[in-house]
Amino acid sequence: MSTRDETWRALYRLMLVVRETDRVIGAIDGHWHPALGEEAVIAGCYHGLRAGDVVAPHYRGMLAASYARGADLRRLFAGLDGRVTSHTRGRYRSDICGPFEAGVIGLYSGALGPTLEYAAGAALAAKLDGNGAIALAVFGDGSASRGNFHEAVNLGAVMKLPVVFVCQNNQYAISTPSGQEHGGSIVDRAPGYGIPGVRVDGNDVVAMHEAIGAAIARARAGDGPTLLEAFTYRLGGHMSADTAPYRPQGEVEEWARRDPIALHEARMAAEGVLDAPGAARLKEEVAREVALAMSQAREDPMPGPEVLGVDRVFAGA
Ligand SMILES: Cc1ncc(C[n+]2csc(CCOP(=O)(O)OP(=O)(O)O)c2C)c(N)n1
Repeated sequence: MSTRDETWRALYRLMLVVRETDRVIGAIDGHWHPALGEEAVIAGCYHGLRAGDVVAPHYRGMLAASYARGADLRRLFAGLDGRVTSHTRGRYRSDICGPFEAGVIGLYSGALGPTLEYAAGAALAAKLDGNGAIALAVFGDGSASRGNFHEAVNLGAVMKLPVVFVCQNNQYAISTPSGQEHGGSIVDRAPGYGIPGVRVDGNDVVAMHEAIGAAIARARAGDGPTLLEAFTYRLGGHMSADTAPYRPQGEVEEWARRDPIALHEARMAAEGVLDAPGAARLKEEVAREVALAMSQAREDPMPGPEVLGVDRVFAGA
């Protein structure tokens, strides 16, 4: 198999993991934030990073980003309802706080915005260490309206830090459409910082992965940050319990026709990379992996007071 084919399959598999975890978790947890429709952004961003790279994911994609960075699915699931086997030993939810030891920065305060600055800080550390690592900050369109955006992007630009900023623009912040969140387009802010801005079709996983790859290569070469705007659509509600009645009629159906998984399946079939039976087999494999990890996680114990009371959040911190 050529490198291209392997990459396309791996991107597809990761998108399937995103969708299947959404389905399985969403059925039991009304507070889960589904990434239905945004799988291409997530897979495109987190596939193929190097050991030592640091990611500060958007919460809508945090669990899949952690998985892509090598974290164990069972432990990630154990973190959904605070089990002791989770990466934070039950003290912080794995859907908004990934494992630090896998190079994943979480939303430690729960506030949207600071993760961009954490990523810029990680990039500064990488630059000072001269270790060739990069940092990747991924955030929503609503989050881009926070002041942290300016401080992080400005710092990255003036210090030419090895950081890539990706706006996962799903066109909503809870029930607020992006047109009511910010003036102008997010990517058009880039020239104001003197950095390149690239708008990407966030439903096209190959375009996404190539754009990220180019931005990362630029960052690694010492040429500083890039701002990518991955334009996509949130097909589900803000949370799994949200039926999203605030959306105009027909909008969801229109975007569902550009389902990123179906688009990639069609492309792979047309290029002879993976046919329909092959895709079905991969779906079954992913469904089995997710089901097994979930059933195991739900057998795991809850932490006792000795963990919750006196210990630190991260074992190795
Ligand atoms: C500083 C801050 N303000 C408000 C919130 C509450 N909040 C949680 S999710 C969310 C929507 C964020 O929208 P966006 O960044 O576009 O991400 P999306 O949910 O669309 O993926 C808000 C306002 C928060 N967590 N932090």
